[in-house]
Amino acid sequence: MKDSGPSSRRQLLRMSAAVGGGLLARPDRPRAAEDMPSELGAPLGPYGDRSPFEKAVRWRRDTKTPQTGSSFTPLEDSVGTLTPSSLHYERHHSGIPTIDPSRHRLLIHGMVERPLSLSMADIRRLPSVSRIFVLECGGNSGSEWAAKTAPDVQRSHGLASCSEWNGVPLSLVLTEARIRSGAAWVIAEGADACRMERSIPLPKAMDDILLAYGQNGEALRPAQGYPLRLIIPGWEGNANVKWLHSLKLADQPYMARDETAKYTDLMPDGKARLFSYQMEAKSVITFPSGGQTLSSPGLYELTGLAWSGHGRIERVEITTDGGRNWAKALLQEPRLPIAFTRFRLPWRFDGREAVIASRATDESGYVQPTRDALIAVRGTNSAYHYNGIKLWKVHADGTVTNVEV
Ligand SMILES: Nc1nc2c(c(=O)[nH]1)N[C@H]1C(S)=C(S)[C@@H](COP(=O)(O)O)O[C@H]1N2
Ligand SMILES: [Mo]
Repeated sequence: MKDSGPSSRRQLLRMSAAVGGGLLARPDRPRAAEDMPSELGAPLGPYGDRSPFEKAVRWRRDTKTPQTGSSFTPLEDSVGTLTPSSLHYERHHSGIPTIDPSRHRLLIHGMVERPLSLSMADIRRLPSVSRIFVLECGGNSGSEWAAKTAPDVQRSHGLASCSEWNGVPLSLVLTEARIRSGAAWVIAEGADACRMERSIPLPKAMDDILLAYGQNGEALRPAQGYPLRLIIPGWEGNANVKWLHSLKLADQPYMARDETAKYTDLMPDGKARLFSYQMEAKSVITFPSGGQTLSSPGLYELTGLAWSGHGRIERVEITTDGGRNWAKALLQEPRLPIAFTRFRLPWRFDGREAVIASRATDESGYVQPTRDALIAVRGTNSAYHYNGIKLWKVHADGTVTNVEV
């Protein structure tokens, strides 16, 4: 991988050149670690836990019912590009159902010649694939439409996570059911109490959607839709129906609550965009970001995440002077389409206030817009699909805050 090859060596050289030989600002007197026990450690365990010293957790806003709402991935604590399943963001409209996989069925019906009722065992026998994809709620960064933007990256961008998903191509199962001519939509329904429904155009259903049962090397977590969910590459989280129990072929969309009253984009002219599934290119600096503190002036690795529903990230640029100058960040390889791409840039904090931000360009040539450019087109009626450039202010004392606009 390129990341451990010449480019990262070059980056290291660039970083040491920037500090004149040493990477660390104040070299310490060499001393050994203080915590080396001489007794036996803890016994082996059946299922892993992280170190008790690691504290990163999902954050959630209080809601009237604790079963509903969203919890946000602590992106400021993430390293690399994958989100641990235990920190994957959650969005539930009626709580997390407990589903026994031995009793679960997926029904494929409606405009098909051969209706199917598949058990999980049936599905697991089919040829499977594994793909790394970002999942992002259409409401991610919704706080950024307001003048008072979110104070940290968990709350501003944490409704996005990246996993390896494992499952069966939806096209395979639909082909088995023999779609009748005239069918143009697949209506997906979840088995949770709200029976969440979304309508998916048939061409996308036959393209790259996964019937996923695996996540990061094990079964889906209950919160992620155990035992079966849709993974729809590049499309807003909401359409990725969890606890999937029914796919109905139809000649028109269902016009469900979550594609009419919700998850539509109210434009400045008062009309709403419907079926705006596609997520655009987006990026955010995760270090340094709101709530963090730089302990002293000196050299830092500025880093963050970029992704696009349209494919690969082509370029990420970084400004440290509020948008006047932009420098190209180093992108971690491999750059997978519709997945988190880690970017990095060495940066010297000289103890003066700095406004920093990242700007992503994807392989379609689309450039992440400024907040003003986005609002010029979309207005501020909308709650969804915010992908504007996110600014952080590094204060002279090293504290980092959001930039209120
Ligand atoms: N059945 C069902 N599917 C659902 C939801 C739900 O509440 N019920 N929430 C949707 C929303 S709004 C999002 S953003 C994603 C969240 O997936 P996650 O909880 O695995 O992150 O699932 C979608 N699928
Ligand atoms: Mo969502």
